[in-house]
Amino acid sequence: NGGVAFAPIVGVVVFVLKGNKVLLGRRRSAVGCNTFALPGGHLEFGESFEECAARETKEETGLDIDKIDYLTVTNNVLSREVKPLHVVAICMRAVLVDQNQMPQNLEPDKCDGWDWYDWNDLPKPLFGPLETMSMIVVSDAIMRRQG
Ligand code: 8DG
Ligand code: MG
Ligand code: MG
Repeated sequence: NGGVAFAPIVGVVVFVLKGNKVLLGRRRSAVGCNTFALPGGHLEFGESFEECAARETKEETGLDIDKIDYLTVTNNVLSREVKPLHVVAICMRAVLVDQNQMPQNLEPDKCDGWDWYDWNDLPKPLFGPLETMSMIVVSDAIMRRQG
């Protein structure tokens, strides 16, 4: 729903990891259209970050995730968008319950499709908030916690 106009909203985004690959999809939504982004959405009333991460990932990709962990938080002011947006993004990491489960494009109006991308060879353009966050810091944090 995009939240209340002019008030900051809380988003939860998920680095779903498979070896050295991360799940990304090209957005079709007005905000960040055509850029590659993580699965994620808005925190609902009463939800924990972990619950929101699991729910949004399931709704958007059909994937069941496990070992959901807090990674970092980013403050994103997207003032140049058609619909200006201020979102505090809670970034989580997770792995698949079943390594063989394939992502499905369950919200085709919002995404072109999901695929796995190598950390060292991420697709372009990345969604603004992803591009500006320190991917090096994130990647270090992710790798340190893997296994
Ligand atoms: P919902 O209605 O399902 O709750 O929301 P959505 O349509 O799935 O929201 P979204 O735009 O996919 O993402 C939620 C918020 O998180 C959005 O305001 C922008 C912010 N956000 C980031 N980085 C990323 C990212 O990498 N991926 C996604 N999907 N959202 C991100 O700051
Ligand atoms: Mg989403
Ligand atoms: Mg969603």
